[in-house]
Amino acid sequence: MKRMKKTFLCLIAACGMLPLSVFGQYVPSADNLEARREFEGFRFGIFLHWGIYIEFAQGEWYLNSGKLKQEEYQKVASCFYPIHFHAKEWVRAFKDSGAKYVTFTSRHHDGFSMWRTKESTYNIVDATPFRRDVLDELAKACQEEGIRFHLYYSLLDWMREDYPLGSTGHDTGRRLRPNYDSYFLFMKNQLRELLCNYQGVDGLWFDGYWDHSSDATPFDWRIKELYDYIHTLKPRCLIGNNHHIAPIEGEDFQMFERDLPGQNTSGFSPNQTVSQLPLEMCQTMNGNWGYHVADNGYKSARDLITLLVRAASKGSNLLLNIGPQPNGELPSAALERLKEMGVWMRENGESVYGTTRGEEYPWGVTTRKGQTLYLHVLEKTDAVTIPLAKKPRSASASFQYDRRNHILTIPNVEQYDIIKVELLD
Ligand code: FHN
Repeated sequence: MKRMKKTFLCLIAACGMLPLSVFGQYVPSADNLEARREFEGFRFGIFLHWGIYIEFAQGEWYLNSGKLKQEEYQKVASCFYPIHFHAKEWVRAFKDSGAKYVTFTSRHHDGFSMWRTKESTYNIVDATPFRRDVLDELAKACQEEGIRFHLYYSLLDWMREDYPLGSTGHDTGRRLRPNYDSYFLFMKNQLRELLCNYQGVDGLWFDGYWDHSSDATPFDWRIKELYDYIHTLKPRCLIGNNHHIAPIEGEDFQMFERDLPGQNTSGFSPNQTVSQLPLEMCQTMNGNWGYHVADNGYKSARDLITLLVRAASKGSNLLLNIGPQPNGELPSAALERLKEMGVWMRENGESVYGTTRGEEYPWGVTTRKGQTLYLHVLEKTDAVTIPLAKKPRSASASFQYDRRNHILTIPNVEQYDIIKVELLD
């Protein structure tokens, strides 16, 4: 009864902004299109991988390592007590870095829910001595700070008996009683909780679809039904799915793992073409998503800024991952980088926020906002040249314009300069 009331309230909230379905095709609501536009302008978000796996400090795939069984793994829930966790401090650090949204792992492949779910006692409130709903605290802190809040949600599960076994999680010691109807209902109920019980959940980031990509008989995730369900509950909610294939109907943004859109250096997306949807690439700050005690291989702040700029030039956001520590603190190496990025963003943010796709050159990349072109010099060079149809109105550095060949040259540049060029209409 209570559940019906919540759903009803959720529907009322969405009233007047319902998604349309024309001949079975998804037509995003006006509200959703507005959320997409806003999301596209963000350019920088923070990804958080945080779950009970942090207690092992070996990354978020530890349950799949074959080193321990489900019963042993679950026991660490009773040690989860991140005494220094303060949602507001985290979110302030993200905001100061210039990030505009946060994507938090509500439930990773180990099936542990980081909120007070009624669908399973294997959750942060019922199974840990901490007993705090960290997802709720983060959602509220984000609302207070004006940061958008998205949730990662794993479609695959290494714990539940009813999840039909895919290519991972074979050695967790669970009994297998595959029943996708029951598992699908569980996911829908959980997603309804997340969308209706928590304020400001603006996006869902699915992962694990690839777990069934090498099945002999194609697996039916009933994904359209799932997406329709979500958009009916909350039309504005942006859906993305890390399936490493071309977007599926019903998705509102396209994501790329450890790669700029159109690249395939990670090997995850050999055939992933770039769509017209808003784009997002995700990358780790060090080498791992979840906290790993031995991973000190942090990328420099300069490299992270360069990645952000390159992503913006491809028309993409950068979702930069941090794996918070077992004690509830963000690693100091991550905090240092966030600070440096914040300094850069305060000074140069206009060259990435709200910009559209640019071009790539041997010396760097461009981004564009209306009639303003930003030239980001990313390599060591003496001068930059770009083809330009007309002599620009002005530029933030002295320039030469070759009218015959339509070439703009900016001499005497330095690596990491940003040159602003005002174009004629
Ligand atoms: O298996 C996950 C992994 O743990 C992590 O969450 C990343 C983030 O993009 N996605 C999966 C691998 O594709």
